[in-house]
Amino acid sequence: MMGSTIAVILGGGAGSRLFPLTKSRSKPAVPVGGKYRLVDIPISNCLHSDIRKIYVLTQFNSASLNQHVKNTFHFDNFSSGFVDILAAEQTPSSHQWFQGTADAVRQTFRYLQNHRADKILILSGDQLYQMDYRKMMQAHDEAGAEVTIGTIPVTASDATGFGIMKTAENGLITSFIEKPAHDQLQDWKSSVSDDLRSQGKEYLASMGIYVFNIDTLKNLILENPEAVDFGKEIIPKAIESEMPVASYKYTGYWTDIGTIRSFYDANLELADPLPQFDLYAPGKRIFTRARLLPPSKMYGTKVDRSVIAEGCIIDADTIEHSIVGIRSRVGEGTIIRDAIVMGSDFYPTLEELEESTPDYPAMGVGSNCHIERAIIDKNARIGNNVRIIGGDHLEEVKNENYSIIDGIVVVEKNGVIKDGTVI
Ligand code: ADQ
Ligand code: ADP
Repeated sequence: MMGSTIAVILGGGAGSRLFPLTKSRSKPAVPVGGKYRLVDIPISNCLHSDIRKIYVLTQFNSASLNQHVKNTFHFDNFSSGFVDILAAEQTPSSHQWFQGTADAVRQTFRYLQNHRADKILILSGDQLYQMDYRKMMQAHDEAGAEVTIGTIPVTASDATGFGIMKTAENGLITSFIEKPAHDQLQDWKSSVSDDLRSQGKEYLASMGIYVFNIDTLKNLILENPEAVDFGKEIIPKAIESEMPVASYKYTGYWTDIGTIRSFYDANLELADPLPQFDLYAPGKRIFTRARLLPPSKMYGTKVDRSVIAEGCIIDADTIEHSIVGIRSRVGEGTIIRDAIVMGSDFYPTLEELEESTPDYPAMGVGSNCHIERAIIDKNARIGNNVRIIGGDHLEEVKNENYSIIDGIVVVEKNGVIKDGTVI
Protein backbone atom coordinates (compact mmCIF):
# COMPACT_ATOMS: atom_id res chain seq x y z
CA MET A 1 0.00 0.00 0.00
CA MET A 2 2.75 2.45 1.00
CA GLY A 3 4.39 2.22 -2.42
CA SER A 4 1.63 4.46 -3.73
CA THR A 5 2.18 7.30 -1.25
CA ILE A 6 4.48 10.26 -1.66
CA ALA A 7 5.39 12.58 1.18
CA VAL A 8 5.74 16.34 0.97
CA ILE A 9 7.57 18.14 3.76
CA LEU A 10 6.67 21.83 4.04
CA GLY A 11 10.10 23.24 4.66
CA GLY A 12 9.12 26.74 5.58
CA GLY A 13 8.41 30.14 4.16
CA ALA A 14 10.57 33.09 5.11
CA GLY A 15 11.42 31.38 8.41
CA SER A 16 10.92 34.63 10.31
CA ARG A 17 9.78 32.96 13.55
CA LEU A 18 13.07 31.08 13.86
CA PHE A 19 15.23 34.07 12.93
CA PRO A 20 18.26 34.41 13.33
CA LEU A 21 18.70 30.61 13.07
CA THR A 22 17.22 30.95 9.56
CA LYS A 23 19.28 33.99 8.59
CA SER A 24 21.70 32.05 6.43
CA ARG A 25 19.93 28.72 5.91
CA SER A 26 16.48 27.39 5.13
CA LYS A 27 14.44 26.14 8.06
CA PRO A 28 14.81 22.40 7.31
CA ALA A 29 18.59 22.83 7.65
CA VAL A 30 18.43 24.26 11.21
CA PRO A 31 20.51 22.03 13.53
CA VAL A 32 18.67 20.24 16.34
CA GLY A 33 19.73 17.83 19.10
CA GLY A 34 23.47 18.44 18.69
CA LYS A 35 23.92 16.53 15.41
CA TYR A 36 20.65 16.44 13.47
CA ARG A 37 18.82 18.88 11.20
CA LEU A 38 15.09 19.66 11.48
CA VAL A 39 14.39 17.91 8.18
CA ASP A 40 15.83 14.63 9.52
CA ILE A 41 12.78 14.21 11.76
CA PRO A 42 9.97 13.94 9.18
CA ILE A 43 12.29 12.14 6.74
CA SER A 44 13.17 9.52 9.38
CA ASN A 45 9.50 9.10 10.27
CA CYS A 46 8.78 8.50 6.56
CA LEU A 47 11.56 5.91 6.25
CA HIS A 48 10.31 4.06 9.35
CA SER A 49 6.84 4.11 7.76
CA ASP A 50 8.12 2.63 4.46
CA ILE A 51 7.57 5.88 2.56
CA ARG A 52 10.57 6.46 0.32
CA LYS A 53 9.43 9.10 -2.15
CA ILE A 54 9.91 12.35 -0.36
CA TYR A 55 9.91 15.97 -1.48
CA VAL A 56 11.02 18.87 0.69
CA LEU A 57 9.47 22.19 -0.38
CA THR A 58 11.48 25.20 0.63
CA GLN A 59 11.64 28.87 -0.14
CA PHE A 60 15.42 29.13 -0.06
CA ASN A 61 17.40 26.41 -1.74
CA SER A 62 20.30 26.90 0.57
CA ALA A 63 23.49 25.10 -0.23
CA SER A 64 23.64 23.62 3.25
CA LEU A 65 20.22 21.90 2.96
CA ASN A 66 21.09 20.49 -0.45
CA GLN A 67 24.44 19.26 0.76
CA HIS A 68 22.94 17.66 3.84
CA VAL A 69 20.17 15.84 1.97
CA LYS A 70 22.44 14.78 -0.90
CA ASN A 71 25.06 13.43 1.49
CA THR A 72 22.65 11.73 3.85
CA PHE A 73 19.74 9.94 2.22
CA HIS A 74 20.81 7.33 -0.32
CA PHE A 75 18.61 4.55 -1.66
CA ASP A 76 19.58 1.53 -3.64
CA ASN A 77 18.87 1.44 -7.37
CA PHE A 78 15.97 -0.96 -6.98
CA SER A 79 13.94 0.87 -4.36
CA SER A 80 13.15 3.93 -6.53
CA GLY A 81 13.30 6.02 -3.38
CA PHE A 82 14.46 9.64 -3.25
CA VAL A 83 14.53 12.76 -1.11
CA ASP A 84 14.37 15.77 -3.44
CA ILE A 85 14.30 19.45 -2.62
CA LEU A 86 11.90 21.63 -4.57
CA ALA A 87 12.62 25.32 -4.06
CA ALA A 88 10.30 28.12 -5.15
CA GLU A 89 11.21 28.84 -8.75
CA GLN A 90 10.06 31.17 -11.49
CA THR A 91 8.12 29.46 -14.26
CA PRO A 92 6.22 30.82 -17.29
CA SER A 93 3.03 30.65 -15.19
CA SER A 94 4.34 31.94 -11.87
CA HIS A 95 6.93 34.49 -10.85
CA GLN A 96 6.26 34.42 -7.16
CA TRP A 97 7.52 32.88 -3.98
CA PHE A 98 5.31 30.27 -2.40
CA GLN A 99 2.47 32.35 -0.96
CA GLY A 100 1.62 29.77 1.71
CA THR A 101 1.53 26.04 2.34
CA ALA A 102 -1.16 25.15 -0.21
CA ASP A 103 0.40 27.47 -2.76
CA ALA A 104 3.75 25.69 -2.28
CA VAL A 105 2.02 22.40 -3.13
CA ARG A 106 0.16 23.99 -6.06
CA GLN A 107 3.34 25.45 -7.55
CA THR A 108 5.16 22.12 -7.36
CA PHE A 109 2.22 19.87 -8.18
CA ARG A 110 3.52 19.08 -11.66
CA TYR A 111 6.43 17.23 -10.00
CA LEU A 112 4.28 15.61 -7.32
CA GLN A 113 1.87 14.04 -9.78
CA ASN A 114 4.57 12.25 -11.75
CA HIS A 115 4.71 9.24 -9.49
CA ARG A 116 1.41 7.47 -9.99
CA ALA A 117 0.85 7.87 -6.27
CA ASP A 118 -2.73 7.66 -5.11
CA LYS A 119 -2.11 9.50 -1.85
CA ILE A 120 -0.04 12.44 -0.69
CA LEU A 121 1.10 12.80 2.89
CA ILE A 122 1.71 16.47 3.76
CA LEU A 123 4.04 17.11 6.69
CA SER A 124 5.39 20.14 8.52
CA GLY A 125 9.09 20.73 8.77
CA ASP A 126 9.15 22.13 12.29
CA GLN A 127 7.77 19.50 14.61
CA LEU A 128 9.35 17.03 17.01
CA TYR A 129 7.64 13.62 17.08
CA GLN A 130 8.13 9.97 16.15
CA MET A 131 5.04 8.78 14.32
CA ASP A 132 4.23 5.71 12.25
CA TYR A 133 2.33 7.24 9.34
CA ARG A 134 1.20 3.77 8.22
CA LYS A 135 -1.40 3.74 10.98
CA MET A 136 -2.77 7.07 9.81
CA MET A 137 -2.93 5.91 6.17
CA GLN A 138 -4.71 2.76 7.28
CA ALA A 139 -7.26 4.78 9.27
CA HIS A 140 -7.72 7.01 6.20
CA ASP A 141 -8.55 3.96 4.06
CA GLU A 142 -10.80 2.38 6.67
CA ALA A 143 -12.79 5.60 7.09
CA GLY A 144 -13.19 5.89 3.31
CA ALA A 145 -11.91 9.45 3.72
CA GLU A 146 -10.70 11.76 0.99
CA VAL A 147 -8.72 13.83 3.47
CA THR A 148 -7.44 12.82 6.93
CA ILE A 149 -5.99 15.25 9.45
CA GLY A 150 -3.67 14.12 12.25
CA THR A 151 -5.10 15.52 15.50
CA ILE A 152 -4.12 15.88 19.12
CA PRO A 153 -6.01 17.13 22.19
CA VAL A 154 -4.83 20.51 23.51
CA THR A 155 -5.70 22.96 26.29
CA ALA A 156 -7.59 26.25 25.83
CA SER A 157 -4.37 28.28 26.08
CA ASP A 158 -2.74 26.26 23.30
CA ALA A 159 -5.91 26.03 21.17
CA THR A 160 -5.65 29.59 19.84
CA GLY A 161 -2.42 28.64 18.00
CA PHE A 162 -3.88 25.70 16.10
CA GLY A 163 -6.60 24.66 13.69
CA ILE A 164 -9.43 23.40 15.93
CA MET A 165 -12.17 21.03 14.84
CA LYS A 166 -15.23 19.11 15.93
CA THR A 167 -16.06 15.61 14.81
CA ALA A 168 -19.14 13.39 14.54
CA GLU A 169 -19.26 9.99 16.27
CA ASN A 170 -17.87 8.29 13.14
CA GLY A 171 -14.69 10.40 13.40
CA LEU A 172 -15.51 12.59 10.38
CA ILE A 173 -14.87 16.28 10.88
CA THR A 174 -17.99 18.44 10.88
CA SER A 175 -16.46 21.87 11.43
CA PHE A 176 -13.01 23.49 11.55
CA ILE A 177 -11.65 26.88 12.51
CA GLU A 178 -8.04 28.04 11.99
CA LYS A 179 -6.54 29.60 15.13
CA PRO A 180 -9.73 30.71 16.92
CA ALA A 181 -9.69 33.81 19.12
CA HIS A 182 -9.90 33.18 22.86
CA ASP A 183 -13.52 34.34 23.09
CA GLN A 184 -14.56 31.90 20.33
CA LEU A 185 -13.23 28.85 22.16
CA GLN A 186 -16.36 28.09 24.15
CA ASP A 187 -18.07 26.75 21.01
CA TRP A 188 -15.19 24.47 20.03
CA LYS A 189 -14.91 22.01 22.91
CA SER A 190 -15.01 18.31 22.06
CA SER A 191 -16.23 15.54 24.32
CA VAL A 192 -13.08 13.85 25.56
CA SER A 193 -12.13 11.17 28.09
CA ASP A 194 -12.19 12.01 31.82
CA ASP A 195 -8.42 11.83 31.84
CA LEU A 196 -8.04 14.44 29.10
CA ARG A 197 -10.71 16.63 30.69
CA SER A 198 -8.83 16.60 33.98
CA GLN A 199 -5.76 17.86 32.08
CA GLY A 200 -7.89 20.59 30.46
CA LYS A 201 -7.27 19.12 27.00
CA GLU A 202 -10.77 19.55 25.58
CA TYR A 203 -9.95 20.88 22.12
CA LEU A 204 -9.09 18.74 19.12
CA ALA A 205 -6.20 20.41 17.27
CA SER A 206 -4.77 19.85 13.81
CA MET A 207 -1.13 18.73 13.83
CA GLY A 208 -0.74 20.17 10.32
CA ILE A 209 -0.27 16.59 9.07
CA TYR A 210 -2.62 15.65 6.25
CA VAL A 211 -3.33 12.64 4.02
CA PHE A 212 -5.03 13.56 0.74
CA ASN A 213 -6.22 11.32 -2.05
CA ILE A 214 -4.21 12.82 -4.87
CA ASP A 215 -7.19 13.59 -7.11
CA THR A 216 -8.98 15.29 -4.24
CA LEU A 217 -5.94 17.46 -3.55
CA LYS A 218 -5.56 18.32 -7.20
CA ASN A 219 -9.19 19.43 -7.47
CA LEU A 220 -9.05 21.43 -4.24
CA ILE A 221 -5.95 23.42 -5.19
CA LEU A 222 -6.94 23.98 -8.80
CA GLU A 223 -10.58 24.87 -8.12
CA ASN A 224 -9.61 27.32 -5.38
CA PRO A 225 -6.77 29.30 -6.95
CA GLU A 226 -7.09 32.06 -4.32
CA ALA A 227 -6.47 29.58 -1.47
CA VAL A 228 -2.87 29.84 -0.28
CA ASP A 229 -2.91 27.92 3.03
CA PHE A 230 -4.12 24.49 4.06
CA GLY A 231 -5.32 25.58 7.51
CA LYS A 232 -6.90 28.85 6.48
CA GLU A 233 -8.54 27.82 3.23
CA ILE A 234 -8.13 24.31 1.80
CA ILE A 235 -9.23 22.33 4.86
CA PRO A 236 -12.32 24.52 5.51
CA LYS A 237 -13.20 24.23 1.78
CA ALA A 238 -12.92 20.44 1.89
CA ILE A 239 -15.21 20.24 4.92
CA GLU A 240 -17.72 22.71 3.42
CA SER A 241 -17.93 20.64 0.26
CA GLU A 242 -19.10 17.72 2.42
CA MET A 243 -16.47 15.28 1.26
CA PRO A 244 -15.40 12.82 4.00
CA VAL A 245 -12.64 14.53 6.01
CA ALA A 246 -11.50 12.33 8.91
CA SER A 247 -9.65 13.02 12.15
CA TYR A 248 -6.85 10.62 13.05
CA LYS A 249 -6.30 10.90 16.78
CA TYR A 250 -2.60 10.65 17.58
CA THR A 251 -1.71 9.70 21.14
CA GLY A 252 2.08 9.93 21.16
CA TYR A 253 4.37 12.87 21.95
CA TRP A 254 4.22 15.74 19.48
CA THR A 255 5.41 19.30 19.73
CA ASP A 256 5.74 22.24 17.42
CA ILE A 257 9.23 23.81 17.32
CA GLY A 258 8.48 26.75 15.07
CA THR A 259 9.53 29.53 17.49
CA ILE A 260 12.82 30.25 19.26
CA ARG A 261 11.20 29.51 22.64
CA SER A 262 9.64 26.19 21.62
CA PHE A 263 12.81 25.22 19.74
CA TYR A 264 14.89 25.95 22.85
CA ASP A 265 12.56 24.11 25.25
CA ALA A 266 12.21 21.03 23.04
CA ASN A 267 15.96 20.79 22.47
CA LEU A 268 16.74 20.97 26.17
CA GLU A 269 14.13 18.31 26.94
CA LEU A 270 16.34 15.90 24.99
CA ALA A 271 18.70 16.09 27.97
CA ASP A 272 16.05 14.69 30.35
CA PRO A 273 16.73 11.15 31.63
CA LEU A 274 13.60 9.85 29.88
CA PRO A 275 12.64 12.41 27.24
CA GLN A 276 9.33 11.94 25.47
CA PHE A 277 11.13 12.37 22.16
CA ASP A 278 13.45 9.43 22.55
CA LEU A 279 16.55 9.35 20.37
CA TYR A 280 17.41 5.96 21.84
CA ALA A 281 14.11 4.18 21.13
CA PRO A 282 14.59 1.03 19.05
CA GLY A 283 12.95 1.28 15.63
CA LYS A 284 12.42 5.04 15.93
CA ARG A 285 15.95 6.27 15.41
CA ILE A 286 16.40 9.64 13.74
CA PHE A 287 18.75 9.31 10.79
CA THR A 288 21.24 11.99 9.91
CA ARG A 289 24.48 12.46 8.07
CA ALA A 290 27.09 9.88 9.13
CA ARG A 291 30.08 12.15 9.66
CA LEU A 292 32.59 9.59 10.97
CA LEU A 293 33.86 12.06 13.57
CA PRO A 294 36.31 11.19 16.34
CA PRO A 295 34.85 10.69 19.84
CA SER A 296 34.49 13.64 22.22
CA LYS A 297 37.15 14.25 24.84
CA MET A 298 36.83 16.13 28.11
CA TYR A 299 39.27 17.42 30.72
CA GLY A 300 38.10 18.01 34.28
CA THR A 301 34.58 19.03 33.28
CA LYS A 302 31.59 18.36 35.52
CA VAL A 303 28.86 17.33 33.11
CA ASP A 304 25.27 16.82 34.21
CA ARG A 305 21.96 16.31 32.35
CA SER A 306 23.55 17.13 29.03
CA VAL A 307 23.80 15.71 25.55
CA ILE A 308 27.32 15.91 24.09
CA ALA A 309 27.68 15.12 20.41
CA GLU A 310 30.73 13.62 18.69
CA GLY A 311 34.03 15.28 17.96
CA CYS A 312 34.05 17.80 20.84
CA ILE A 313 37.14 18.96 22.73
CA ILE A 314 36.01 20.24 26.11
CA ASP A 315 38.08 21.77 28.90
CA ALA A 316 35.12 23.53 30.53
CA ASP A 317 34.51 23.70 34.27
CA THR A 318 30.78 22.82 34.16
CA ILE A 319 28.24 21.81 31.53
CA GLU A 320 24.76 21.50 32.99
CA HIS A 321 21.40 20.89 31.34
CA SER A 322 22.73 21.69 27.90
CA ILE A 323 23.07 20.36 24.37
CA VAL A 324 26.60 20.53 22.99
CA GLY A 325 26.80 19.91 19.26
CA ILE A 326 29.37 18.29 16.98
CA ARG A 327 32.98 19.53 16.99
CA SER A 328 32.39 21.99 19.85
CA ARG A 329 35.48 23.43 21.45
CA VAL A 330 35.03 24.85 24.96
CA GLY A 331 37.85 26.48 26.93
CA GLU A 332 38.98 26.09 30.56
CA GLY A 333 36.96 27.43 33.45
CA THR A 334 33.85 28.00 31.33
CA ILE A 335 30.37 27.33 32.68
CA ILE A 336 27.58 26.40 30.26
CA ARG A 337 24.10 26.01 31.72
CA ASP A 338 20.62 25.69 30.16
CA ALA A 339 22.16 26.36 26.77
CA ILE A 340 22.36 24.94 23.27
CA VAL A 341 25.80 25.11 21.67
CA MET A 342 25.40 23.86 18.12
CA GLY A 343 29.07 23.19 17.39
CA SER A 344 31.12 23.76 14.26
CA ASP A 345 31.30 22.62 10.65
CA PHE A 346 35.05 22.14 10.82
CA TYR A 347 37.97 22.35 13.27
CA PRO A 348 40.19 25.39 13.41
CA THR A 349 43.81 24.47 12.71
CA LEU A 350 46.42 24.93 15.46
CA GLU A 351 47.74 27.99 13.54
CA GLU A 352 44.26 29.51 13.46
CA LEU A 353 43.93 28.95 17.20
CA GLU A 354 47.25 30.72 17.77
CA GLU A 355 46.30 33.61 15.49
CA SER A 356 43.03 34.32 17.29
CA THR A 357 42.80 37.80 18.89
CA PRO A 358 40.51 39.32 21.55
CA ASP A 359 38.51 40.97 18.74
CA TYR A 360 38.42 37.90 16.50
CA PRO A 361 38.49 34.81 18.71
CA ALA A 362 38.84 31.25 17.42
CA MET A 363 35.74 29.18 16.62
CA GLY A 364 34.09 27.73 19.70
CA VAL A 365 33.66 29.01 23.25
CA GLY A 366 36.72 30.54 24.96
CA SER A 367 37.99 30.25 28.54
CA ASN A 368 36.36 31.50 31.74
CA CYS A 369 33.02 32.27 30.09
CA HIS A 370 29.59 31.96 31.64
CA ILE A 371 26.86 31.03 29.16
CA GLU A 372 23.32 30.53 30.35
CA ARG A 373 19.88 30.48 28.70
CA ALA A 374 21.39 30.91 25.25
CA ILE A 375 21.59 29.33 21.82
CA ILE A 376 25.03 29.52 20.22
CA ASP A 377 24.68 28.77 16.50
CA LYS A 378 27.30 26.95 14.42
CA ASN A 379 30.80 28.30 13.87
CA ALA A 380 30.32 31.13 16.38
CA ARG A 381 33.45 32.66 17.90
CA ILE A 382 33.03 33.41 21.58
CA GLY A 383 36.10 35.00 23.15
CA ASN A 384 37.49 34.59 26.68
CA ASN A 385 35.80 35.99 29.81
CA VAL A 386 32.46 36.44 28.05
CA ARG A 387 29.20 36.52 30.03
CA ILE A 388 26.05 35.68 28.12
CA ILE A 389 23.15 35.25 30.49
CA GLY A 390 19.61 35.20 29.12
CA GLY A 391 16.50 35.77 31.19
CA ASP A 392 12.87 36.79 30.89
CA HIS A 393 13.67 40.33 32.05
CA LEU A 394 15.76 41.03 28.92
CA GLU A 395 14.26 43.14 26.14
CA GLU A 396 14.08 41.88 22.56
CA VAL A 397 17.23 42.88 20.69
CA LYS A 398 18.45 42.33 17.14
CA ASN A 399 22.18 43.04 16.85
CA GLU A 400 24.68 42.17 14.18
CA ASN A 401 26.05 39.12 15.99
CA TYR A 402 23.31 38.21 18.41
CA SER A 403 19.61 38.64 19.13
CA ILE A 404 17.55 38.30 22.27
CA ILE A 405 14.19 36.63 21.74
CA ASP A 406 11.83 35.59 24.53
CA GLY A 407 14.66 36.07 27.02
CA ILE A 408 16.93 33.68 25.12
CA VAL A 409 20.21 35.07 23.75
CA VAL A 410 20.87 33.69 20.27
CA VAL A 411 24.39 34.14 18.90
CA GLU A 412 24.08 33.68 15.18
CA LYS A 413 26.00 31.42 12.83
CA ASN A 414 29.58 32.72 12.41
CA GLY A 415 28.75 35.34 15.07
CA VAL A 416 31.73 36.99 16.76
CA ILE A 417 31.58 37.86 20.47
CA LYS A 418 34.75 39.65 21.56
CA ASP A 419 36.74 38.86 24.70
CA GLY A 420 35.17 40.27 27.84
CA THR A 421 31.72 40.95 26.32
CA VAL A 422 28.81 41.00 28.77
CA ILE A 423 25.28 40.38 27.44
P1 ADQ B 1 1.04 26.83 11.29
O1 ADQ B 1 2.17 26.01 11.82
O2 ADQ B 1 0.86 28.21 11.84
O3 ADQ B 1 -0.35 26.04 11.40
P2 ADQ B 1 2.05 27.35 8.69
O4 ADQ B 1 2.76 28.60 9.06
O5 ADQ B 1 1.22 27.35 7.48
O6 ADQ B 1 1.05 26.89 9.75
O7 ADQ B 1 3.16 26.21 8.64
C1 ADQ B 1 2.98 24.84 8.39
C2 ADQ B 1 4.29 24.29 7.85
O8 ADQ B 1 4.48 24.75 6.54
C3 ADQ B 1 5.53 24.72 8.62
O9 ADQ B 1 6.45 23.66 8.61
C4 ADQ B 1 6.03 25.90 7.82
O10 ADQ B 1 7.40 26.07 7.97
C5 ADQ B 1 5.68 25.46 6.42
N1 ADQ B 1 5.45 26.59 5.53
C6 ADQ B 1 4.82 27.76 5.81
N2 ADQ B 1 4.79 28.56 4.74
C7 ADQ B 1 5.42 27.90 3.74
C8 ADQ B 1 5.73 28.22 2.38
N3 ADQ B 1 5.39 29.38 1.87
N4 ADQ B 1 6.43 27.30 1.66
C9 ADQ B 1 6.79 26.12 2.20
N5 ADQ B 1 6.52 25.77 3.47
C10 ADQ B 1 5.84 26.63 4.24
C11 ADQ B 1 -0.52 24.77 10.77
C12 ADQ B 1 -2.00 24.53 10.46
C13 ADQ B 1 -2.81 24.48 11.77
C14 ADQ B 1 -2.20 23.38 12.65
C15 ADQ B 1 -0.72 23.69 12.88
C16 ADQ B 1 -0.05 22.57 13.68
O11 ADQ B 1 -2.47 25.57 9.61
O12 ADQ B 1 -4.16 24.19 11.50
O13 ADQ B 1 -2.91 23.34 13.87
O14 ADQ B 1 -0.03 23.77 11.63
O15 ADQ B 1 1.27 22.94 13.96
P1 ADP C 1 26.84 19.66 9.16
O1 ADP C 1 25.98 18.70 8.39
O2 ADP C 1 26.35 19.85 10.54
O3 ADP C 1 27.05 20.94 8.46
P2 ADP C 1 29.01 18.35 8.11
O4 ADP C 1 30.20 17.65 8.65
O5 ADP C 1 28.04 17.58 7.34
O6 ADP C 1 28.26 19.03 9.30
O7 ADP C 1 29.42 19.52 7.17
C1 ADP C 1 30.37 20.47 7.46
C2 ADP C 1 30.67 21.20 6.19
O8 ADP C 1 31.65 22.22 6.40
C3 ADP C 1 31.26 20.24 5.17
O9 ADP C 1 30.62 20.46 3.95
C4 ADP C 1 32.68 20.65 5.09
O10 ADP C 1 33.19 20.43 3.77
C5 ADP C 1 32.61 22.12 5.37
N1 ADP C 1 33.94 22.61 5.78
C6 ADP C 1 34.97 21.88 6.24
N2 ADP C 1 36.05 22.65 6.48
C7 ADP C 1 35.70 23.91 6.17
C8 ADP C 1 36.39 25.17 6.19
N3 ADP C 1 37.66 25.30 6.59
N4 ADP C 1 35.68 26.27 5.82
C9 ADP C 1 34.38 26.16 5.43
N5 ADP C 1 33.70 25.00 5.37
C10 ADP C 1 34.34 23.87 5.73
